[in-house]
Amino acid sequence: MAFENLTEKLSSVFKKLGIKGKLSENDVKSAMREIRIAFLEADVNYSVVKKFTEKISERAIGTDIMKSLNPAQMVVKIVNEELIALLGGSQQTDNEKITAKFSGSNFLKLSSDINIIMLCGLQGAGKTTQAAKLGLYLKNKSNTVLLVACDIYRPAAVEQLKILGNNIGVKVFYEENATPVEITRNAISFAKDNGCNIVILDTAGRLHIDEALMQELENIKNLANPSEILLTIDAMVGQDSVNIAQAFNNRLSITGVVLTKFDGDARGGVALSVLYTIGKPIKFVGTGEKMGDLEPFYPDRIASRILGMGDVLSLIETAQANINEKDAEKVAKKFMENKFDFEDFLNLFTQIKKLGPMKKILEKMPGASNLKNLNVDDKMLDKNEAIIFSMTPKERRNPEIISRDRISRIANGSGRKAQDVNDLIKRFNEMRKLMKQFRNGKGGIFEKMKMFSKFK
Ligand SMILES: Nc1nc2c(ncn2[C@@H]2O[C@H](COP(=O)(O)OP(=O)(O)OP(=O)(O)O)[C@@H](O)[C@H]2O)c(=O)[nH]1
Ligand SMILES: [Mg+2]
Repeated sequence: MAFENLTEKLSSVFKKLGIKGKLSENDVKSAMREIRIAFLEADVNYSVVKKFTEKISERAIGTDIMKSLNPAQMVVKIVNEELIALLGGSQQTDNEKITAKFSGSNFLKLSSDINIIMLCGLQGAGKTTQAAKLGLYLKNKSNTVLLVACDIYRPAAVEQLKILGNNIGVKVFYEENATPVEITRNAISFAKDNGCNIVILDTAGRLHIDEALMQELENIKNLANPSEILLTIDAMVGQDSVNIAQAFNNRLSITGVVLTKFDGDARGGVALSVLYTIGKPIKFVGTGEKMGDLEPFYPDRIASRILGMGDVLSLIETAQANINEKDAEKVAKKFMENKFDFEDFLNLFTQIKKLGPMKKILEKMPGASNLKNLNVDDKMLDKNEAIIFSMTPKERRNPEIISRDRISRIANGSGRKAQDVNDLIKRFNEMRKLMKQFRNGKGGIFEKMKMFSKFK
C-alpha cells in the first residue's frame, strides 16, 4: 500500500514523543528532523517537505504545545492538519460547495447541461481504464455517459475502450478515418441526440511531452471546452511525474489529477507533492485494475491513513455500495439472536468477497501498519466455502450435530483434510462466542476483521 513506510516511520516518531510527556524545543526539533527524513524517503518533493516541516515546527514550538497536557497528541494534531492542507483540504471543500448540488459527485464540476470530461496523460498512465471507471462511477450516480475513443494511434486502443464500455454497460463512440478533433465534434452531437449528459474523452498517450500530440490535445480542448481536464498520473513513476504534470498544466491548464496505481508499491510522495507544485487538486485515485477501483480523493481520509488512523469512512462507503442491505440485516439479526449458523457463514463470505481482496479491507483499518505481516489469503474463503458446501443443509443449520463420522465425509466431499474441517468448526464456534461478546457490547468491528483473517 502506498504510504506504508511513511506511516510506520511517523508512528515511531509519535511514540517517542509520547513517552516523553513534556516536550522541550529540542524534542520537537529532533522529531521534525525524523519527520523530514520520513517524507523525503516517501519520495515527497524536497521543497514541499521543507515547507511542510517548517510550518509544523513553527506551530509546534509555539507555547501551546509546551503547555498542553499531552504534547505528543498536539504534535499529531498539527501534523494531521498540515497534511490535510498539503493534500488539498480547503480546495476540495470549496469544490464540494460548488458542485455538491449536482450529479452526486463532489469532485467534478458538472452542470445540468452536457459535461465534457477530457482525460490526458503519458502512455500507460491509465487513461483508458480510468475513463471507463469514471464512466461507471458517474453512471451509478444517475448520469447517462458516453465514452469517446479519441486514441486513433495505438492499435487496439479503440477495441480496449469498446470492451470496457461493454463491461460496464456504457456506450462507446468511435469512428474510423477521422481525426481526434472530428471524432470529438461528432461525439458531442451524438451525445446531444442521444440524451447523454456526460461525455468522457479518452485521448492518446505519449511517451514524453511531444509537441504534435500536445497540439492535438489543445485542439480538442478548444473545440470541446471541457468542464474537466483530468491529468492521469501513474503513482509508481515518482517525482518525475511532478515535472510531467507541470508541462501538461502549463499547456492545457488542467482542472485536476487522477492518481492511478495507488494500490501498488508506490511510496505515495506524488500525492503529497502535486497540489503544492502545480496548484491543482487530486480528484480521484485508481486503486486497482477492476472497474470499481476508483475512489474520490478525500484529503482528510488520506491524511488519516498516512497517520495510521485508518480510513473507516471509505471502508463504510465501499460496504454500502457493494452489500445488499437486506442480506446484511438478515445476518446481523441472526447475530443478535445468536442463531448464527453455517448458512449465514456462507452468506457472510459472499458479502465479504464483494468488498474486494481482504488485504485491501484491512489496509483501511486503524493500526493497519501493525497488520502488514498478517498473512491474508483470499483463497481461504473459497476453501472454507467448499467445506460448507459439502455439509448437508441440516448440518449447516445445526452445526452441533457434526460428529466425527460426518467430519470425514465432509472432508472427502470437499477435497480437504479432516483437520481443515475441524479448524473451520473451531473458528465458527469462536466466532459465535465473539459475537455473543459483541452483542453484549465488548469488542468491535476490528475484532471481527481480525477473526476473519485467521481463516487459513
Ligand atoms: N494496479 C493498477 N493498474 C491499473 C490502474 N489503472 C490502470 N491500470 C493498468 O495499467 C495499464 C495501462 O492502463 P491503460 O488504461 O491502458 O493506460 P492508458 O493511459 O490508456 O495507456 P495508453 O492508451 O497506451 O497511453 C493496464 O494494464 C491497466 O489495467 C490502477 O489504478 N491500478
Ligand atoms: Mg489508452
